Amino acid sequence: MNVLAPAAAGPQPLTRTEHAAGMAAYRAAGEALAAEIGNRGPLRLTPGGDLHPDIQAAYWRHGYYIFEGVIDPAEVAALRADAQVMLDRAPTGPDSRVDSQGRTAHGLDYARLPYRFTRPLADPWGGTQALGGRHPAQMAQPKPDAGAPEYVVFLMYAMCQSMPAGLRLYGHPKLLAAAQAINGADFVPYNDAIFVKQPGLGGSVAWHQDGVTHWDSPNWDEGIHGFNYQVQLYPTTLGNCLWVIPGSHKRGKADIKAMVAANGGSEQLPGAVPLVCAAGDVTMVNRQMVHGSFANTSPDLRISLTFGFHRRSAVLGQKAALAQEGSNAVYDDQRIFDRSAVIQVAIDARHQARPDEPVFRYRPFAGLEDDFRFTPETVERVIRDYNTKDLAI
Ligand SMILES: O=C(O)CCC(=O)C(=O)O
Ligand SMILES: [Fe+2]
Repeated sequence: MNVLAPAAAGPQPLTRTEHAAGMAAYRAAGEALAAEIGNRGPLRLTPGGDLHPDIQAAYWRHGYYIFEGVIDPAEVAALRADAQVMLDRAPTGPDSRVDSQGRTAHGLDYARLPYRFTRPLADPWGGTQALGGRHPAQMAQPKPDAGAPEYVVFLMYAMCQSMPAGLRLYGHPKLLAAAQAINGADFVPYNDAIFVKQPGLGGSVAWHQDGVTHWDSPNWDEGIHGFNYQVQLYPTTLGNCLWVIPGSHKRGKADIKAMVAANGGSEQLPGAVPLVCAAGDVTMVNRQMVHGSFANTSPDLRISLTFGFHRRSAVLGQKAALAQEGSNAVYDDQRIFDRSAVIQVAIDARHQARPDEPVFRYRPFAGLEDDFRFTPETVERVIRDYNTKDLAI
């Protein structure tokens, strides 16, 4: 099924302008808190290639970090171009097989259609049972301007298969070094998803915590559900960005419904900070953080390439969850190896395109590099439909 559940009927919707105006005080408070916390700067590695200990400490303390200027302008341009092709080639809606030009849409031959749609400015998940019911409270759904399309692209998947620049990004040496520092040398991938929030149209992502597997595990801790990167292709703004509640990754499963109720029923949860970024910045957000984003009533486009990493021990032996749930799979050594191979092929794809850049050595594939070069053969064997092997927990 490609269409997200329809939104339940709510009170009289706000106009775009009213919605944006109603956020003004909240945005100012969030901006002040973000400035107080800081938690941003270049992605600094030690001479040994480890993520700088100050950054690790800041990440663990607050549950997030904003790495500034990681992706250079040429790479941002290549990623924007590839993402735009994906958008241009998207089916016009959940039941369509053609793009807006009437051409056969991209991705129809993929095992999982790489697009999800939403109604403009809607909240497709909040208050529904989708994704294990992890988005319990519905966000405001403002009324789109006249002439808005019936559906807009909300998510795009399989960036390593659909976007040549997306595969190369996945092999980024600094991002992989930071993943190794946080999740160990045997770290494993999770999934990838591109959040598209078009100006005046993009839907909301209701408050949630990403993880669904380990809340009651005897060895639960603040890192057990891993983290997500978001690579920002455009500046993110107070009007369209992701918001996170600092420190919430340490406090176990949050009762989001109760938090909204205690806030007078308002979705403007206190204590949240907006992740305002420049193009080329990369956020790292702990998957136990309470986080979400509001309907994009702003005039600014956001495209966030989102991909995550886990500790191997948190994934091995776990039952498939979230988007993988229907498969009833258990993540065994083979499944982890097959999905992790995407990283190794991505490393080589990047190396072929950027031969002068340092190459990340991915420990689980030490000695196996030659079997996982980026070639037409590995594109078939490793990259095709790789996201059917995602390691969601
Ligand atoms: O970018 C967004 O609006 C939502 C992102 C999110 O929920 C995530 O990265 O887990
Ligand atoms: Fe999330």
